[in-house]
Amino acid sequence: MPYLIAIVIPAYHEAPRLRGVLTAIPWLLPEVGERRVIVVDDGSTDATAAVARQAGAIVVRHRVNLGAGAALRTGTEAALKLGADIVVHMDADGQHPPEDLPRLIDTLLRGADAVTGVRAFHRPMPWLFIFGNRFLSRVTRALFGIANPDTQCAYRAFWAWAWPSICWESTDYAFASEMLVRAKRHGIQWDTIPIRTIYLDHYKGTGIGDGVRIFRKLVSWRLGA
Ligand SMILES: Nc1nc2c(ncn2[C@@H]2O[C@H](COP(=O)(O)OP(=O)(O)OP(=O)(O)O)[C@@H](O)[C@H]2O)c(=O)[nH]1
Ligand SMILES: [Mg+2]
Repeated sequence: MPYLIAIVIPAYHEAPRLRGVLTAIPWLLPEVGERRVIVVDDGSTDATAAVARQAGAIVVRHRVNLGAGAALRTGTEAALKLGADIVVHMDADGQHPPEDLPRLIDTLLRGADAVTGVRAFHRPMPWLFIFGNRFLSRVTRALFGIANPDTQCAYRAFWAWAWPSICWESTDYAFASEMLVRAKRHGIQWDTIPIRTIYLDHYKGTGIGDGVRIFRKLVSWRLGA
């Protein structure tokens, strides 16, 4: 202690919400550590990168859109190059309450290897997402014995040393499931904490097709394919 904490934010066409997200990230107690914010602009054609730079973030850019899993991987690798001790993943669209950041870090400091937020499966979460998130979490439990009730929540933190045990290949939204499966196989202790459920935008990101793709990947990982 104190630790270097890198907050990695994948962003695709997030200029309208990103400034608010970046300014709301709390400073951490000096005895906990210093934080750096890395925004990965995933090939946006709007002002996402400019907004991030103005707010003082380190900006890494994909020239073309590669997907949320790819963006998060690029950002995580940048965080590790910076020498981060702890990596945090936070979405750029305001769905991950910044005030919960100290609780995520605290869970690591208390002994967890990694930690994710768990959202409440009721309104304002759209009914389709309630069904999909519940379904994928139950399938993950049945196939891999992973007890995380919200496997698709992308608000998480982990110790940098755990990276080789969780590093994912999926460039799409399946990355969230893939890292949990890899972590389980490597004996990583992955805790969860409840977080506030926020829905600000119209349905824009994941859909039924993503859910089906994630389900098929879960089955193929279980079968060892
Ligand atoms: N949709 C999308 N998001 C991306 C992409 N690359 C990076 N992102 C970022 O990844 C994060 C998660 O994407 P979202 O579309 O919000 O996914 P989601 O939260 O699962 O879905 P919603 O509930 O509809 O918001 C956001 O910060 C995006 O800006 C991409 O190619 N497509
Ligand atoms: Mg979102």
